[in-house]
Amino acid sequence: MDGEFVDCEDAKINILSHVVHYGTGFFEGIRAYKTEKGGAIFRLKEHTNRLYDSAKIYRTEIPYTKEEFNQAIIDTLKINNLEEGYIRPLIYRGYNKLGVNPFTCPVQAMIAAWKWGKYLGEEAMKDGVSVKISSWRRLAPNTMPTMAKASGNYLSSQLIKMEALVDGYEEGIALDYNGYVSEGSGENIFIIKNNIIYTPAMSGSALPGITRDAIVTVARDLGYDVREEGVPREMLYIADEIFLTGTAAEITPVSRVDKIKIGAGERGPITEKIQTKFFSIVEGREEDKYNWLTYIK
Ligand code: PPE
Repeated sequence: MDGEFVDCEDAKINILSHVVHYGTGFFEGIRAYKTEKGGAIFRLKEHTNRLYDSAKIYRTEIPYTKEEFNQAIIDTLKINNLEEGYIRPLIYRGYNKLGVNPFTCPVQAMIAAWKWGKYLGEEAMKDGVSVKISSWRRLAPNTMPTMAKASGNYLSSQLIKMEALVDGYEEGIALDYNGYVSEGSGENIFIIKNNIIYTPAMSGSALPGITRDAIVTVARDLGYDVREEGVPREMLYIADEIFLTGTAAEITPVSRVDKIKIGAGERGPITEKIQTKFFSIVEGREEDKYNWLTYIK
């Protein structure tokens, strides 16, 4: 926290901190995986870049260099004796005085790390999850920037998630302002139809996911035609396979959309192939040809 290691119980902030009242935070979710050469962080550089980009969009200068920040992330894993787990860095506006204007409040930083299993459940990785199209749309352009991974954006995610859970689904998929598919409450989405892989374009108000980028790269390398474009809602219903991607969710298949069975209603063959490839890369079981791993030691 702000350059020091403190126990979680002692990591306290003033209740009048700007972030508490106005959602003034920018965060990342990063995973580390156990490999034969010890723990390795997946795409650390890209996560730090996105964190600094999120802050920049909100005219916020992070008082550390990216190199210092990366080192602090590595040190947080080390001090917690974690070879694998989830890392949560957060930049936030602290306490000076309240009022919407954030400029007077200090820019503060924290990094935490813990073990986090499968986001949507162990069985979901094979059986898939049942999702609903949310009645909530993702943020419209020119309202709030979705390229920033900002704390306040997650109120939108919470509405999508709560509605899905209350209605008996495991996840919600939001459409964008124009009615095209955007993303899940905390995941990007991929749709496969006739061997072509589609994912909503950046104009679809989704977070530019780092896992999304990894999957686009890996799938193209495997020879698939991957298209980033507007995806109509009904493409989901007639898809052969669908999967969600995210740091927490990794690659989670979708079995049903609005109760309509997708393919065989479980993980499809292309999803399995990509999932297998992904885990083989992140767990260091094959050559790190994209330079995505940062070893902790
Ligand atoms: N969209 C949203 C809205 C999102 O929150 C995430 C990550 C993604 C897409 C995928 O991005 P990436 O992780 O870079 O591939 N969601 C994070 C937070 C989840 C949470 O419940 O907290 C995550 O996966 O870490």
